[in-house]
Amino acid sequence: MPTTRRDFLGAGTLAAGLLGCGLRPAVAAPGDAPAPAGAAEPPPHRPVVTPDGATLGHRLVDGVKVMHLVAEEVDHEFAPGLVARCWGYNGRVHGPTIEAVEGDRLRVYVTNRLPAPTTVHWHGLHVANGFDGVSGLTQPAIPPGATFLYELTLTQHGTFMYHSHHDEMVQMAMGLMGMFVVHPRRPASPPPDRDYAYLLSEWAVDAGLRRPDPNEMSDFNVLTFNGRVFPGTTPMVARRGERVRIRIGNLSATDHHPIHVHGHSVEVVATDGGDIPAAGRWPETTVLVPTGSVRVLEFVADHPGDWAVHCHMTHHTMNQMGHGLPNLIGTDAAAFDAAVRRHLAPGDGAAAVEPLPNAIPMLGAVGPHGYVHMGGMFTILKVRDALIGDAAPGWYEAPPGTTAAPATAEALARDGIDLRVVPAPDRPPAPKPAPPPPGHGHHHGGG
Ligand SMILES: [Cu+2]
Repeated sequence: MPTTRRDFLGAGTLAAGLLGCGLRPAVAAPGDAPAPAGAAEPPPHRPVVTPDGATLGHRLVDGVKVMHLVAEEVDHEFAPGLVARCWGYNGRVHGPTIEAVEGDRLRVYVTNRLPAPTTVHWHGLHVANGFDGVSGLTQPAIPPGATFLYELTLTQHGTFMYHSHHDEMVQMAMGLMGMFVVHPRRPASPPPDRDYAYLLSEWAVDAGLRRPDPNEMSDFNVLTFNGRVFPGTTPMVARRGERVRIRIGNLSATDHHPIHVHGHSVEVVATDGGDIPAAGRWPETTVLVPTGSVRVLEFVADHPGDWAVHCHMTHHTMNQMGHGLPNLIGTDAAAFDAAVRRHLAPGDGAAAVEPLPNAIPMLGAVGPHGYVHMGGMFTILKVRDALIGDAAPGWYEAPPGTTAAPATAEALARDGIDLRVVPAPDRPPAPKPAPPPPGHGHHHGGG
């Protein structure tokens, strides 16, 4: 699947052919062709980066930014080994991030190449009612094959989202959503050094199948950052001392996601409702992003390392987890495995279990210190004293003596640790005998 901006240029050209108006991306990325001369004002902002995503291009027509979204089926890779036929925009899941500046006028054409009607709702934006995208209420649904026009005047700045508002349960479960970033016309403070955008979502993709199941209500098994799961998530990077902004939108069907940032304290500086005044912020390490919401967090990346950034719901950092299993804690795992193998592989006892097609392990990837037991909504923030460009560096090399390792006999002796003794303060208090219930004659106690 296309994962680069350059690939998106191809999709844009295709879209332009449909429209016949020569759409061209004007939000330049390093290495991209420059915007047409005179077509774009110099941006007063630092472009937002959508890891594993892209930014929607535009062209200026009489001062109006013209954009084109094409809703269509997309074969989307969540991580190497897991591909599903989803619904997205412009060849991507999720759709490209829309980026504009407060005060901009936008004309967004939406072409429906899906087998079902659809609409687009601009979540959090103050638009004219008739452009709000609620099918049946504010507009007729866009039938397959048709192109509708939305005219938006951006009176706000901040972080918003867009998504289908027709048969939402199905269409959002299939992936029809994206982020919408509006930079302030006159920023109150300098822009952060790093500006990342993430969209959280959740999917039900049964192992071996190629279509997400929109009927699933609670048992989601693919939980994504920008449509990707670990180890398929591209890390964030920052130089030590840089101010980092992470904009996190959540359009999951059911779940709220507490996103935890390791090694740093963060502040929530804005929601999709607007900026939070400095006096209203407080320090956090985990930011709950309820579904249908945006939380924008900022911090100074002042600690070098490879820091985990992940949802703190443990079942959300698993891929395609099987549920309804008996509790195996405390079983003899080797004996259990052998018994299962005997059961599955009759004959000579050799393992004859074929790996499922189109499925990935529940968790994990090989890291610098062994296996990383995380999947799903998990990524890495790489903070370094120096970076080469914005490319993710290799694994962090901790200074000598700053990594957890087996305790040496010298260290144990120095600190008086006797491995035969469990330190007294850690012992649970002895249970006290329960007093006899009132009115009860016979003795009943804890011995
Ligand atoms: Cu979660």
